Amino acid sequence: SRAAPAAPKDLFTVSSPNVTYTDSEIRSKYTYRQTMVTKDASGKYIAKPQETLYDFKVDRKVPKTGVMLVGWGGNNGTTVTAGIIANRRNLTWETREGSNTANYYGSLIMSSTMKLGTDPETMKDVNIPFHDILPMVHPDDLVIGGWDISGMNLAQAMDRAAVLEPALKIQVRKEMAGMKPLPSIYYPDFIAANQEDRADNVLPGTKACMAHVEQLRKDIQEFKAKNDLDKVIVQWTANTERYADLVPGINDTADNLLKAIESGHEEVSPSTIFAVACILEGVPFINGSPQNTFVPGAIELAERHQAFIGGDDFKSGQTKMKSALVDFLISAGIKLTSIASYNHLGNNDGKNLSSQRQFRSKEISKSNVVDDMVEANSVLYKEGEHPDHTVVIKYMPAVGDNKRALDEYYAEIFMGGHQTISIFNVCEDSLLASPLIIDLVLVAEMMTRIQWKAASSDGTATKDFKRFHSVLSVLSYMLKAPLTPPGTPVVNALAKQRSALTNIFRACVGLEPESEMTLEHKLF
Ligand code: NAI
Ligand code: DG6
Repeated sequence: SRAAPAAPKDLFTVSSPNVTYTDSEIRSKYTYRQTMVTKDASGKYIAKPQETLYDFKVDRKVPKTGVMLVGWGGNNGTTVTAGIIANRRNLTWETREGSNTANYYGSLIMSSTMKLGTDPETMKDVNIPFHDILPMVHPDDLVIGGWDISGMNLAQAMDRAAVLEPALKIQVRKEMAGMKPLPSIYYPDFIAANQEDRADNVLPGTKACMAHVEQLRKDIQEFKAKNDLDKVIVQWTANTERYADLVPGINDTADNLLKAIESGHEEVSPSTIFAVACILEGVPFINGSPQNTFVPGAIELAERHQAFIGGDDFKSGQTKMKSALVDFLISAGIKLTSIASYNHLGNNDGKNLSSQRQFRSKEISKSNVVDDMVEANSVLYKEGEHPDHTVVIKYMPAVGDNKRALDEYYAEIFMGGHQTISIFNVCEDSLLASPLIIDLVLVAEMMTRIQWKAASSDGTATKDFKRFHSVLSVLSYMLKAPLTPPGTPVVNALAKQRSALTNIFRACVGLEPESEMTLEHKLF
């Protein structure tokens, strides 16, 4: 019998003089086209096309990657862990509705596709899984670990979370019982007082200190060595903290922040300590919660060490809908005048958020998510004009992780008419957040293997290959309050965020941005 042909290493190759492949790299020459707009003396806009030629270099070796979750024993931490184990083992389990098989639904990278191009014979689109556009890590291969202030093993913590079906839990229980979170840092003032009874797995000390930074670095090094990993990504999916006060001389610069940690200043949060440890360790750190972990000093420290950071706050349900719907309304020329966003949930996140200072962090990240869309439409909105926007969160223990989100969008339409759109969204919060945790890891890891240089431009020519900016705004699609390099705009509109990610990855293999022009079907 004949041996089956060897599977191709990649799903596609790009046949172009601008793209070269070696065993270790993909190199592409890419022309980035922008339109620069100025005003002439009469106030008229002058739009001028501009081209910059970039070289991109992608490391093809997919590294053995570990992810360390801060808050590993929480609802998200346990759910994403069980989900990855279930996928890795291709598990099937019975529910009252029938049989379920593990999947990565909700993961942009694992379960969505992008158009590669057009089949010349049929003139139909050829779509490929997003995951195949670049040589990305597969989530089944991730090694998972992390920290939690609660010492329960992951099997017990999964039961506490009450998210997954019993018939699935039983199949992953043994493996998860062997997983125990590392002790973490607990500064009680930063999370709700109602969390205190969980905190039985903590490092000594209740305020910032260098010993904590050093211990976390050691934890990362040991995890990497023990599992023989090439790379580690750390992600905060622990409780929402209160905002840290921005204090001049304390957290405004990298040096001041390091000094503040040494002196045990009370405005340095646990999440910032994790960020600093990761930055010093050269490990990407992503914040999935809304607090201001990345105080200016932390951002400066990341830039100084060329370490990758990303945040803030997973954009999983209500806000994801909002950033798509508001984009649609305003892009359609409909004048949105108010958004009332109410939600109630009964998981530990909801319990923590029932405390005012922690709720305030979430309120801020949920409230600023339409600003870019409003600002972009000067036909509908005068300068400074903004739709009313209210966010309410209530803790309702009975519904557990099954969050209810009710949104009312009220808008002005043609000739003084009104449109009211009401949305009632019910789903398990952690089942929405878990695929985002995976996507953030996969994209952040991929970004560590992409380099660029400008071959020619309007004076920004660079000699050597460089990495992307430390602040990974390319992660924005997954985040409610995207962190961007200082001084650069925040994009909240969901379609634009997806487009940025898609087209940057396409550029790395020398492909043009996705265009919906389809002239081939319009010019006869
Ligand atoms: P959870 O409350 O179930 O889990 C958080 C875990 O963090 C707990 O196990 C807690 O013991 C642990 N923890 C608290 N402080 C810690 C520290 N300093 N070090 C280590 N562990 C610590 O919450 P859940 O539902 O897993 O959510 C996690 C975070 O993600 C929350 O901040 C939430 O607001 C945020 N988030 C969740 C979304 C979702 O859809 N589930 C979406 C957006 C954000
Ligand atoms: C209630 O709003 C609790 C929050 O933690 C949210 O569930 C979470 O931030 C997800 O928010 P959203 O707006 O993306 O559904």
